Amino acid sequence: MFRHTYHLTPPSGWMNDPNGFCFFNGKYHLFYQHNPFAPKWGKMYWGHATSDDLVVWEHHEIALKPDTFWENFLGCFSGSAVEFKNELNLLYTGFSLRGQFQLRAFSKDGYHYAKNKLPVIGPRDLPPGGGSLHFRDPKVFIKGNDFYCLLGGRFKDRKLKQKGSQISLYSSTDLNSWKFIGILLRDDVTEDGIFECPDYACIDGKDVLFASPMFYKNNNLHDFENLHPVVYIPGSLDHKKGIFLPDFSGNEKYFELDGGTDFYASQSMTSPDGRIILTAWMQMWKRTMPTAVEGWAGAMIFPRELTYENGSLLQNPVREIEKYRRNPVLIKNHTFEKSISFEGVKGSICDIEIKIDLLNSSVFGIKFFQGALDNLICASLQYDRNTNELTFDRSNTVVKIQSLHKKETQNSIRTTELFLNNNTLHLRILLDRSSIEIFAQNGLKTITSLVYNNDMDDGIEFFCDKSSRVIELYKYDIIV
Ligand code: DQQ
Repeated sequence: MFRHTYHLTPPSGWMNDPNGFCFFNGKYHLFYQHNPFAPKWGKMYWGHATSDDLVVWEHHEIALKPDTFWENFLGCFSGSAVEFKNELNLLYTGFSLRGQFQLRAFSKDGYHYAKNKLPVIGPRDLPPGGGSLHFRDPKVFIKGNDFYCLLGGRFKDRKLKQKGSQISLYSSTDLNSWKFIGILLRDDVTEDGIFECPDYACIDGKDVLFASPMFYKNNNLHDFENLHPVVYIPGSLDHKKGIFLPDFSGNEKYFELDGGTDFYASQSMTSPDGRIILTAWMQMWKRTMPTAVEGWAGAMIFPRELTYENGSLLQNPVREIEKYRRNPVLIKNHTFEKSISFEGVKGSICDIEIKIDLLNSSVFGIKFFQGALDNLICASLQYDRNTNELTFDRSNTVVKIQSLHKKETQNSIRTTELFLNNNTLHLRILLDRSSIEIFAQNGLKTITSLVYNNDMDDGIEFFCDKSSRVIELYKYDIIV
């Protein structure tokens, strides 16, 4: 009932972080943290899917099973993929009873993997101040002729009496022996956790570091309302010296990658045509998961193209989705008061784009997944020009999600700061049965959330406090 159609979900069982996102032998490969036995987290396997276009996915046999000494505690944790000598190589964390170490698996066809006997970054290669209890999620990238690898972990400096989380950088020429190069980031913003799933991409010439800090200390009025966000840090990377210089300092250096309720552990890759493409886990830790009764839990976001323009990171859905747009509806230059629904503009598996002039209104919003029988049931998005806030609210939906961690006070309302552009608001919205992804002002801010309503709740209503003008509105069904 809740299963998405054009978002990757596990065939059954559990899915969390995307792993090994890459293009190999003519196909996109996406692996993921997987428990094949139950729709809950457990000893980790790597599930595997491929796609020709990032929209339609084909499932394959499990790629990695926890069957070695190095994986004998909690299995095969997150990692990444890189091509070398015509083989696809997976670098990942084995969680053994002795701790977390970095392992390598390799494959000629991309589907069947052999493993190195010993860790490639092992007990003797820990970074300064680091330990092996938390040392994970290798993300490999190439610079020049060399491989580089980011790792998240904790640090403790007894002399300076400091502790926290760090991202370290290693390099290699053959993926087997790795040399520690430097610490790119050290901070205590993660309370007990670490910077999980570190990532790096050079986007339109700008170096950007990404990470998923567990229990990020919230000190921003608008952002970071999830206990575990994804942050990005624009800056400059000196990969030879192992130094990353952020463009901003202090807490200002962390930007939240997505302002919704369900977004974590992002991973990027470069497509054959040079685009930086990002995926992420569309779920959140420590909450009830209503899909578990259907035998599955966890999904991926719809992949995004990242660009860096005029000092800002922009995220937009990959253009491949346009091939699956059906039944177009176009509304142009329509002024309305208070509220309106348009003929044909409804659905729960669709792609919507709207440009709105707020005219004399202070508030403009959209209701989604509106109840067929009770129109108070809905998820809503509201922009308030007095506060410059874009607010998403899923508190009036049928199935409520419970927070299972005492520090999370609510999981249904999220607000992010956003400014109008010459009085206009531009929104692109993807709905897929139980998910909503909002790309505001050409992808400057995004909000990703899960919404659990009845199948037939597909009403869409636009509202404002005075009058507003729809400059242009497109709605397409997405049929895969
Ligand atoms: N999930 C994996 C870890 C990673 C965490 C385990 C992030 O490798 O640090 O499933 O969600």
